[in-house]
Amino acid sequence: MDNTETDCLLIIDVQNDFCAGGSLAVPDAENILTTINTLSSQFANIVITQDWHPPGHSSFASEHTDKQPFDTITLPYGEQTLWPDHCIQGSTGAQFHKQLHTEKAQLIIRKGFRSPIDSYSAFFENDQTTSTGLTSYLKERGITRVVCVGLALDYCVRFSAIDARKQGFDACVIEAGCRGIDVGGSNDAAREAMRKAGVVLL
Ligand code: VGL
Ligand code: ZN
Repeated sequence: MDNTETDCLLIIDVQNDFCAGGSLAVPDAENILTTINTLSSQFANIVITQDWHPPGHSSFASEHTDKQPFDTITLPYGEQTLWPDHCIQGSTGAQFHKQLHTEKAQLIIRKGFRSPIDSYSAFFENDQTTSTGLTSYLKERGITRVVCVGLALDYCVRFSAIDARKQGFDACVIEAGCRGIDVGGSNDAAREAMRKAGVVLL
């Protein structure tokens, strides 16, 4: 890949709770670290996202009677999958994996900090209207292409890459730098949805 000043590597949610031993561990997540760190050394522009929930967040199954993780409920903005408690602000689980190189990152964007709304995408919360501010940041810096890696392919990577396209960026996903939760065929559904949105899968 020919990386330029107008490309930004977007490293999504490589946090302890999504890795082995974490509360929402993504299978094989540790095996993306080498790929991501190599990419980091090659990109001039790097943004990292950090899932960052207050205790009692509405996406936690523990907040809803008679619900289990991976059940779905209807919230005011639409259907929401419920998760084990994860990435609680300030917890060890919310920290980046200790092998992830974060020092070159220019911006760390936290998301999911509003209790009533979950946020998969780095650009918009799940109501699809509350902005994280990332579009303006990238545009002001002259970025035209967003290259996505991280966790999880079928949730936060998927929605970030599609929103990047919706916001007028070129977008690609480097699959070797991603792993999915893969519930009910969600990895394949994610690939299909991303391709349809014009995301290039590498
Ligand atoms: C994520 C589920 C809940 C992700 C975050 O990073 O893909 N998935 N919160
Ligand atoms: Zn989350």
